Amino acid sequence: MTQRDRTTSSPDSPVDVIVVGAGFAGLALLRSFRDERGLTVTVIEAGDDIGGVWYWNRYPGARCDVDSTDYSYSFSPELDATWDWTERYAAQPEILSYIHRVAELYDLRRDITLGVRVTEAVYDEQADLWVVRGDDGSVVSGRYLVMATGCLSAVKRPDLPGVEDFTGTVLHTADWPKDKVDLVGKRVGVIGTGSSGIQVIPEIAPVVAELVVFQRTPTFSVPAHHYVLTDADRAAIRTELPARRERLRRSSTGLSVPANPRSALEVTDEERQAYYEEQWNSAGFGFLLAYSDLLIDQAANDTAADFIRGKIAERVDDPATAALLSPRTYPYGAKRPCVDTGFYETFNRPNVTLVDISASPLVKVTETSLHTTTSEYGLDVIVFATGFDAMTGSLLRPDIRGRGGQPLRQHWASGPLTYLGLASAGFPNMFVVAGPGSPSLLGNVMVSIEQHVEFLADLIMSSRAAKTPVIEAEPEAEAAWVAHVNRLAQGTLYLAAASYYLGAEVPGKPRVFMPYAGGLRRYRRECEEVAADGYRGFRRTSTAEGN
Ligand code: NA7
Repeated sequence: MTQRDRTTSSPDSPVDVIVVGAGFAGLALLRSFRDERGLTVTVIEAGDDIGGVWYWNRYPGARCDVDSTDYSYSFSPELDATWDWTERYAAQPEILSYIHRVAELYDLRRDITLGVRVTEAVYDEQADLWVVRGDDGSVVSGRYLVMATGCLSAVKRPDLPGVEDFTGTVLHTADWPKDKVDLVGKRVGVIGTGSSGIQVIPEIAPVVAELVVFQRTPTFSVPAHHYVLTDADRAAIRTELPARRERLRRSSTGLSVPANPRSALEVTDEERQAYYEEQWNSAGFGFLLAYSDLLIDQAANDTAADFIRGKIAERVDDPATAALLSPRTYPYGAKRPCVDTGFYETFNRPNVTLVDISASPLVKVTETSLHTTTSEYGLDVIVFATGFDAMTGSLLRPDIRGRGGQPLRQHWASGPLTYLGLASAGFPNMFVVAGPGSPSLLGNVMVSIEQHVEFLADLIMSSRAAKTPVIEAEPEAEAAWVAHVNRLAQGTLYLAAASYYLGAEVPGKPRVFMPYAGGLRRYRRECEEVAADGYRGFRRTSTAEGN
């Protein structure tokens, strides 16, 4: 039987759990639900191999931007004992190798169907089963449906007239070809300066003939301080790993950089500058934790933003280019901040040009060129580093229908409605891992994923044990959670930026702040309280057939 044949199991032979997506979340769910809880699980994955975003984002320079040690599973000392990271921030091929190792160690592939994109999932109220269809015509049914489809996986391709007429090569960082792309001596245009653009730009600049960077909004980036781990580094990591994992689990961010509890405004200017300097030289992504009020107080934020702008001015030779690269229209951290290795210095190269497309927007592509309102740029390759339809894209692209055939797209027409970020009223037994309404993208997503997997496994097992396997968020609990998530965001500077946290990345998307901004620690506590209170907010019943 081929992997693909497995999904053609009829709705008469349902599995316990259908998981959509075989990235970090899907694999963790499969291992936990199948091997620890004894459930039957089938995982459906659109890619031709496992890995999720780490399968698709194969662009040069792609790597994680939190420490690899923290960006890995914590569930197994056995796994930790068999794996050593080679670099502080692992590159995409190494992360994929890690994922393959996990799949091998736990024999995960036998329950994963590759190369099938889920197009539809419908709740059958008579049978209390989810019926899931793939783009190959296959159908699977199961009691529970868990969407492990990722927050940043629905690729966003700007609607630019004429792209299909371009005779050169068109690429997207999030859907990079498997075969090596030869950029040597080419004229390359990169659109987008988010995390992906910031990684790909310095990597390709030395080999291309010309690099034109089309920037709509400048990004705050701090040095990654990337390095190759030595044997001594690895030995030290190994020794402290159990304590480090526990610290991460209990932290607000899931990062190993300690959060400074002090306000940026309670110290002298000299003290603050010295501390920023120290953090700049080591913290990487953790620079955002330099002071406790950077994301809640504009004056505090200004001190960090000014510091970073000062550094950009030092790193970029041409003052006009430095000014263009310096964000001024939103607070530091209100859009996902970046870490980089030589991003700003890349603009000192003679073959690199920065084009401000906020002043002169892109208008069209012709056979040989990319046009802005004021200029034409002849190119051999166009790279879209334009990101994703974030958080909700992967959940709304398939047609998901709950009770009474209600589409999730309709229920979420004004923004995602969830209870704990895990479940939505009217969609019994459907769960989302690390999605909207949970901390997800605001911390180390690996920590969020593992917390959700544990919570869901406990919820499902306890509901089955009580013979009430149909689990549904109560509408009142959902409304209260959405209000709570909104309130948490109100107290922050997140609302001051047109970010993908807010749905601003896709024209017409509802402007709702989607992640839970109260931090991982508080979120975990709230989930624990819900569980301790008999899973308050979830209605749990027997099936229509009385099972
Ligand atoms: P991001 O962070 O969403 O960045 C996308 C970039 O592309 C950003 O600079 C956008 O500018 C730009 N963009 C998006 N759409 C357009 C259009 N239509 N025209 C011009 N420029 C555009 O995605 P990434 O892939 O870089 O990173 C995603 C995550 O991966 C990151 O957050 C980390 O978690 C890892 P804008 O700011 O919208 O003006």
